[in-house]
Amino acid sequence: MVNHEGQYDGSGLKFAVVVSRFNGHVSERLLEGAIDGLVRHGVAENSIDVYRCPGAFEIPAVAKRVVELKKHDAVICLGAVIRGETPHFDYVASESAKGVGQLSLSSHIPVIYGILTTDNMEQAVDRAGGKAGNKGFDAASSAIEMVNLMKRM
Ligand code: INI
Repeated sequence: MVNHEGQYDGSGLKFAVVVSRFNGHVSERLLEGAIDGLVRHGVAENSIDVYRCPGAFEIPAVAKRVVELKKHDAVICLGAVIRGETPHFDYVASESAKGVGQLSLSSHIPVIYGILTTDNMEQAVDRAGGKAGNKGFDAASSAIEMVNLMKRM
């Protein structure tokens, strides 16, 4: 058997994080978790570029532009889409997921989906440094693993 997997070693790698400001008290916690995850795995703080956009709907467009810059080894997308009273949630959640998914397939570098989609604020807070961990940290770990996996292939 030949096993192919990426190591959790971020030394020498350069990352972009695209984070939306909507529900900022959640998305900023995700950003903290992602930076913590990158730095703990050996990424230098000055090798992390953070790009902020208005809402999760805008994340794919900014991430696409970041990919085109060809300056990074991976892009991490972070945001918080929280269900409200109207169908707006469904459109924003689905378009942002679709956009990041399409970009990840067409991009020459990994594009990581770290956008929370939750039924309520409590579920979001739980996943942004609360009792269910920090999905920003998890997204950072996935980004490092994917960069190292792709480099081996
Ligand atoms: N943007 C989010 O990031 N999260 C949300 O929960 C959200 N809701 O529910 O409305 C949201 N809307 C804004 C959207 O992302 C765009 O910024 C806006 O529609 C302008 O294009």
